Amino acid sequence: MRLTNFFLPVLKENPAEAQIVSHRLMLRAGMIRQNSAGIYSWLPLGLRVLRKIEAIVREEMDRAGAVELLMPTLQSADLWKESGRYDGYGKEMLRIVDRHDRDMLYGPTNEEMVTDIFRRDVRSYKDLPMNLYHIQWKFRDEIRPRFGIMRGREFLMKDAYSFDVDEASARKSYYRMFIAYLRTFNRLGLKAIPMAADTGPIGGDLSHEFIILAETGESEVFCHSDLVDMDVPGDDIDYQSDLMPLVSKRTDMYAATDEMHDAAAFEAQVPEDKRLSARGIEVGHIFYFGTKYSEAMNAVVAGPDGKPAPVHGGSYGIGVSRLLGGIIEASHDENGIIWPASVAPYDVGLINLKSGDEATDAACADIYAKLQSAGVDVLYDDRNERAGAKFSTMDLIGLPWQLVVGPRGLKNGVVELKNRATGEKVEVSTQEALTRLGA
Ligand code: 5CA
Repeated sequence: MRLTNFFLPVLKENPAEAQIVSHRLMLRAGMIRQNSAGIYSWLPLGLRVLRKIEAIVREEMDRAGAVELLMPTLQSADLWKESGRYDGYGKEMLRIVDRHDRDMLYGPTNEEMVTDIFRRDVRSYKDLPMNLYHIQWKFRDEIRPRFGIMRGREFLMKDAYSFDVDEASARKSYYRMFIAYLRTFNRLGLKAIPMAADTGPIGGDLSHEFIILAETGESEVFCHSDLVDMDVPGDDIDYQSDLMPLVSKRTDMYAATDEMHDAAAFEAQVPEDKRLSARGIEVGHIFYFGTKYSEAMNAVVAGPDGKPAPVHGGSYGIGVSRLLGGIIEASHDENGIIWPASVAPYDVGLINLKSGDEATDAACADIYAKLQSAGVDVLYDDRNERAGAKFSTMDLIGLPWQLVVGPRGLKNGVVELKNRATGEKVEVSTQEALTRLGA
């Protein structure tokens, strides 16, 4: 992409409305713009990162055996009246009346709708276990939307729903999601810690929040510090195997959000030098709620004995849009964002130090074409701007590599390659730079 052809409205000044660094940087880097309280447009640069995060979430869900579908954002209130949550959900639910006076709502979550889809077509335990997920916009009329997309009103969630014949099998489904979450967050460059959590309006008695530590986080958390750097299961993970030992390795250690915190247990179970109390951002939340929805909505399957019984369910959320904020909170410096390679909006920023100079333009055009044909995503700053402005824009938007091409270097046969994360710069031949970038 040539910058002259892109839409990247960067801001030089810190926007006054942004209290935390991720919100500030997302606005400054031209990734999002607010349309009304807690409701944002995703500008091209932000959208590219959102899509990359989605793709990783999707790959790890698929790998764990979940199956993607897509449910609508607008739901009929009837289903929620059936489950009993229509009144209970309160003011966070955006209620809408259509032209025929039917009560509708903008979905804050999809337990009811997916249970309805399930009960209409699934009849036998032989079709289980089943896990259906989608990546869809949600609306929650948060009393205090804040920190940009971190606590929005409209936000993108991945929500998965498992269906099992009994509790033992449902626990296995829960473990699969638990492991898939560890892998997903790890691939996003995050250290997420599963913590015992309150279940709130979703219900059930088994639940973990996945928390990344950050001073600006809204949750207060307490855990054993060894959980922070614990190994994450690799690509060779077998989701058909017994995953309980891998899960227990973590859940046996103390980790709780403030609602579930028990100071006496914390002190008894964790040696003093390992007690970590910190703030964190909730990037995922998983629940096992048994037959809460299946009983209320009559979602039954015939068991091996031929008798119909309500299915056991769980639901599993990831805050896809919130993750952008979380990743930036975890990875930035005073000059801007430092994207992990896995989610960077482009792999390389190509900086032309003298746009309009024939030799420099030609060299850049050649490098740009070669990178593109090798499948390397490149953002080419071909604007007629000062070098300083180009450098600060590239640092701000945080692409992993910067390739700087100027007339003086070209005379000596060299270009400069800068690593955004380490700041390390090397002068190498154009060919060498291309090789290092994978072209
Ligand atoms: N039905 C369950 C699981 S699918 C559910 O809704 N869980 S939840 O309420 O915990 O939401 C799942 C995830 O969405 C949270 O862990 C959080 O990362 C994200 N999330 C929740 N509310 C917001 C919000 N207002 N803005 C941005 N992300 C949010």
